Amino acid sequence: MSFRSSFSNKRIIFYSMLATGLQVVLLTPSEAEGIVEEIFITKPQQTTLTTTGDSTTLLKDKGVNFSSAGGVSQLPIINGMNSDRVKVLIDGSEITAACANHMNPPLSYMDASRISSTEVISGITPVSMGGDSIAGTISVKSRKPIYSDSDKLLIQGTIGANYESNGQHHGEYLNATVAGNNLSLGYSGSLDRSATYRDGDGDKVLDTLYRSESHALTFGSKGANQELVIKLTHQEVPYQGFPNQYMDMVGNKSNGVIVNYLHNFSWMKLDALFSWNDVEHEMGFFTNEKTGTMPMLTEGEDIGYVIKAEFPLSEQYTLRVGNEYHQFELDDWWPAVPSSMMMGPDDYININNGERKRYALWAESEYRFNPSWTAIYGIRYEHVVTDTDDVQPYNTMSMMMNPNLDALAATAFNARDHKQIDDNVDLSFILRYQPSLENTVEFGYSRKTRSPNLYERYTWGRNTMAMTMIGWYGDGNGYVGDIDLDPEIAHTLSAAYTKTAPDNSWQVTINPYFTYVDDYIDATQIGTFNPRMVMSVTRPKLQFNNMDAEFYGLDINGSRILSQSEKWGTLNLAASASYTRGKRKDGPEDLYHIMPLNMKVALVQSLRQWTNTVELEWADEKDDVDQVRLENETAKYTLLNIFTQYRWEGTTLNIGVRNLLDESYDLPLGGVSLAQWRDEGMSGPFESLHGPGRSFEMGVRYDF
Ligand SMILES: [Cu+2]
Repeated sequence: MSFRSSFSNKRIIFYSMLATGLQVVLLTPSEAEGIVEEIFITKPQQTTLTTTGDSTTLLKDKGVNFSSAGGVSQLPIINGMNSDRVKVLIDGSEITAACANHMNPPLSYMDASRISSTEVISGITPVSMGGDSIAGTISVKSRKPIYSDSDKLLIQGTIGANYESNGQHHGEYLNATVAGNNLSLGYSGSLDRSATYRDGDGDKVLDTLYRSESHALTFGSKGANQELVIKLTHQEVPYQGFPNQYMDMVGNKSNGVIVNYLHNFSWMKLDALFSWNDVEHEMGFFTNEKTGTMPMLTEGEDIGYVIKAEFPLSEQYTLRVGNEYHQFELDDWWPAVPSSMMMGPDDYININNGERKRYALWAESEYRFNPSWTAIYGIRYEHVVTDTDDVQPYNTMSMMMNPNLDALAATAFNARDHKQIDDNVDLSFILRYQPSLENTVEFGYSRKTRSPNLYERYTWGRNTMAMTMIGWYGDGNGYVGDIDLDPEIAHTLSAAYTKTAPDNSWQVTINPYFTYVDDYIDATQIGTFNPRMVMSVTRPKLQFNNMDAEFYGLDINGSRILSQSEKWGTLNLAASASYTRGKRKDGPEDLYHIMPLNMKVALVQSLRQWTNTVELEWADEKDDVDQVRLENETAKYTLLNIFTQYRWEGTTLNIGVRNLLDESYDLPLGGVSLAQWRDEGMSGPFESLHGPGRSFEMGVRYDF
């Protein structure tokens, strides 16, 4: 919370209460009067480097955490809930993480340089933006087509390059559009690659190298009240290291099509979207930082449509209705390794003709009772069908007197029916009270449902090797599915209070939330294994399982203009803090990958063409760890970053240093470094993945 005390005491007190304590800034009366008299309408502008590759940096300032994976494949976490629990819309379309390790999550398909807008809705999501998720929604959009507003042909674009010294990460990008009054053709391309980065001690964080290339064509056509947009995308990731997985990505090729038609009738707005995305994914080994032999192949295909209609029925009342269909088809198989006793002579078939089909209908109303009260309420129904065909192990031989667990499991799996049908109902109710421009309160309730994904329901192998290939937790443990898993249902209560200064010189938002999840899909231990037969290391074999869980937390963020003058420009302070807890209702209490208390404070100076930023990131020690997964504790850390940006006509230059003090730290959501464990002879404990040490970065961008 942050507020200004009454002016009568002739002293302005600025409180910035970040969850741990109270920061009080006392201003002298003369300073205070200066602030009161000035009218600030400029919102703080925090500038970040336009970069290529990893798109997650753009979302980290919006309350999204990410668990570590490959360099362009981190997984989103909102309010303590991860990966598939967060709905991710890429230009309005849904792409499923097809890999058994979620190496190709939806955000990995959108290069950072293509993104023009990001929107994060955490907790209570209107049903129009929800479905098949319980945590929240991330909507990421590339540029809309632009059109010429004169007789001349419009030629416009951006070209740029960026470099980071740590890992010699570098990328180049081009966005260009040629457009007339009604037709527009755009191209976006980017190339991004990084070698292995080093931690604060100067040691290599093994297997963090990658390369990614993407191309997109956007065609737009517009009439008086309508527009048709067609997007074609192609992406190739020839290699990407995953330090916290047993496997690496040695190929991910995808092609996509999005067709979006918009029509504004006088009585309704129509928005129809069709999308298709196809991916060929391959795992194996490509670097001497993590070696091995084991090919694994995945083919996935997403097809879907969304039809939305909005009816402005009266001044007060808007009705939105929608119909959606989404289908995901999956094959996941591991070809036999010719000379291997264990991995042959047959191919291991993990998921055979897997399918997950969702049919959805929803209706949502927005009702404005009076100028200060608005309600948004809606209901969504989804019919979800999942199914898969019979499977096959590498062989049915028993090894060294041990029963062949995979062979037994395959027989049991094939003997039963695999089809599951879920009928899911989501509800949301949001009330907004805005008595004045300075105060906004929002609160509400939602019920949100997610059906299990294909790996949670249909992975079946019980040998150690098969089980350690499944899971997107980066924890080094083994997982097996359960056909009888139920959908998880989350009940969320949440509120947000925003207070803005009458002169816009400061703003603060407080957002507490509580979620109870019925049948949360977690995991229970069904056995243990010794990785690589090393008896000193024991890890759990886990099975996906329904259990109840609860999450609660508090997010606070605010900003304040500290001073504004001709000589020093505008000085703005922005701060945010976040606290989350996640607990099982049965068994060991603490859930996995819950970010410890953390905060960020940035001081930004904008002076003519210059923008200078000093940023402090702090995370507390993590000692609430998941005992089921043997999650490691991590120590607290502080990172200091500095950036400067200079704009001159169409050119923007960025120079900065990230982790200026070269702090050595473990990533609280990093999982364990299996690459390092293998490199050190596969006998020690699993250690936490280290964060990157100091990195000098620069970027240049030219807008034409
Ligand atoms: Cu994979």
